[in-house]
Formats: sequence, structure tokens, C-alpha cells
Amino acid sequence: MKLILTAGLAALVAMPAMAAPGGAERQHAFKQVLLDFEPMGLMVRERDPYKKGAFIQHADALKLAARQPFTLFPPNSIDGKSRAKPEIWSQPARFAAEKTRFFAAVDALDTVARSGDLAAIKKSYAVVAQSCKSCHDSFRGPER
Ligand code: ASC
Repeated sequence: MKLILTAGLAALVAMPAMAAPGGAERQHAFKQVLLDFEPMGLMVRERDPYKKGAFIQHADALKLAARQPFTLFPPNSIDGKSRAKPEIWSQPARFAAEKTRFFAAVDALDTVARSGDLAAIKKSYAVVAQSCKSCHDSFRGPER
């Protein structure tokens, strides 16, 4: 009996953490992506010195970080903090195609990072940035 009560209480306490994710969770996850994407951007724009090892570390981390936000788009998860457009859910194949293209671009950047070929890295970085923009143009609404 005591065990059942304890388990019940634990489930109740855990509920907020288990609530469906919304805009705030997605925005946090996308900000984590920028923590790796922006330092690479500074290097490809030659605002910071290019360092092969640091660039590879960011490219490795980006591969993991880039996947995370896309686990946080369950149906009916537009809330007050969300810029997600309803088209994400009404045109799932188009959204999935953007996601697939983004992951492919991020994976290609990680591969080319290992070459240390800065000209090739710049091109690959631009493909990732274009993928961000393409998805935002179709599926991200204005700030609210
Ligand atoms: C960024 C950022 C984006 C993309 C996009 C690329 O650094 O925050 O949303 O790149 O602007 O065009």
C-alpha cells in the first residue's frame, strides 16, 4: 500500500516534466543548436581565427544538437511562446523533407570539417545556413 502511494506521488510530481513540449522547449533546443553553429559561423566569416580542432568539436556537437528540436513537435503543441506555423502539421511531408535536408547538411559539414579544407567547409556551412532559412521561410511565423 505504502509502495503504491509512493509510486503514485512520484508520478504526480513528475507530471509537469512529462507534459507535452511546446514553444519554450523547442526554442531552448534551437538555441542549443546555435551554441555550436554560431562559433563555426564566426570562423567561416573570418571573424575568429579558423581552428580545425575546435571546428570539428562544434560540428560533432551540432550533429547531436540538430536532432533534438525535431523530437519536440507533437501535434497540437502550438502555444503562446510558439512561432511554429500550423503547416508543420498540415504538410508533414514538406516539414519532414526540410528536416531530412537539414540533417544531411549538418552531417556533410561534420565530414568536411575533418578535411580541414576551409574553402570546402565554407560551402558546406552555407548549405546548412540555407537549410535553416528554407525551413524558417515555410514553417516559422513572426515573433509573437
Ligand atoms: C543562423 C540563424 C539562423 C540561420 C539563418 C541562415 O545563424 O540563427 O536562423 O543562421 O539565418 O540563413
